[in-house]
Amino acid sequence: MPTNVTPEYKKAEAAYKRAREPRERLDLLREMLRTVPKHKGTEHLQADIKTRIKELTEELAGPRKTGARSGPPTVIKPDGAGQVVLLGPPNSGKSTLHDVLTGSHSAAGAYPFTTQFPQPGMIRVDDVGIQLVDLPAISSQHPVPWIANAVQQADGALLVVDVSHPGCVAEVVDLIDVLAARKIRLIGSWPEGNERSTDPEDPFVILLPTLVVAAKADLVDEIDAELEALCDLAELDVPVHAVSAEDGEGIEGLGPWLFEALGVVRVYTKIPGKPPDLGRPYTVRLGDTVERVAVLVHKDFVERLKFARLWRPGEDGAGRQVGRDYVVRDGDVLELHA
Ligand SMILES: Nc1nc2c(ncn2[C@@H]2O[C@H](COP(=O)(O)OP(=O)(O)OP(=O)(O)O)[C@@H](O)[C@H]2O)c(=O)[nH]1
Ligand SMILES: [Mg+2]
Repeated sequence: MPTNVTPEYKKAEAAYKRAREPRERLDLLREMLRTVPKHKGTEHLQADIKTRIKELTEELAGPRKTGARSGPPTVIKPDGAGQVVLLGPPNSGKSTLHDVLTGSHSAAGAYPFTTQFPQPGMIRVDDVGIQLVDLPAISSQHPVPWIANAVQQADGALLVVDVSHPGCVAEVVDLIDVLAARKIRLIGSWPEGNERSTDPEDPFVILLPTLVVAAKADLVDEIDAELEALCDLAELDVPVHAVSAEDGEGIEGLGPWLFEALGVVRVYTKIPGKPPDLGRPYTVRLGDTVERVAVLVHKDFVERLKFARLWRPGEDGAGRQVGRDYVVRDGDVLELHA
């Protein structure tokens, strides 16, 4: 952050970094532009903000009409307990994995660059969904100009690699370079809660918690050794996991792994005098409070919230009375009182 920015600007920037919803991000970008001090030292920053506003406005304007910019949306609105994107070199098995995990029928092909546009889907983990977005291959041979738009609201990424392919290390190094040019960096630490990793110097750097997924494990004998070698050579310090869409190895564990890594917390609500609604949890993250749940229940409700009654799993009785700042846990039942 440049020095001598105003507290107003700092507040808008901090909120922008936390925001996931594309519309909210656009509003906050406008607020950043409004509040950024207009002098020589912030010219770069002003230009960056303007570019992001332009890109996001065009994105949110809906389907494009003609020419090179026509096509389906490239920003996928987050849904479910979290959004995770599939990154990888061409032909590494992203779409096949997407289909196996979400039933999307995302088109797979035995040739590179099959996928051209984002394809959302849901991984079911117990009673929640984690959104998984299939993306085109990332490679300097085939630039994807909107890639930063497509990943900026993601909570994490699966970097899908095919370790049976001889060129895979070079491809991963190339992918890391392509992403770096768009200020996207893959990091190994997952938040396990409501804090997002951000770069204190630059609000537009995207730090993407990443799990390397070796697809096509059925084709490789010493997969763990291969994976370790790949991460060493590509200088990737991130967790790894081997799967095979062919024989099912490692597939079942992925959803629960993401649930943990994202720090998903399910909260069930109830109406006074009625049993809790156990069919549809509200999902927040570790560290989130009663107030955050109230926002999800209804935006206006949060203003009027007086207190809540809370039951932990297995507890009966009258429930404990808690305030809006009380930190909720997975499985809590909440009765909100206005
Ligand atoms: N043996 C084996 N082959 C697989 C597996 N997963 C995918 N494949 C094959 O790998 C090829 C590429 O699969 P895709 O899922 O289209 O790969 P992609 O990464 O989406 O490719 P692009 O969209 O072109 O980047 C296809 O021929 C798949 O059948 C697997 O687990 N085992
Ligand atoms: Mg694909």
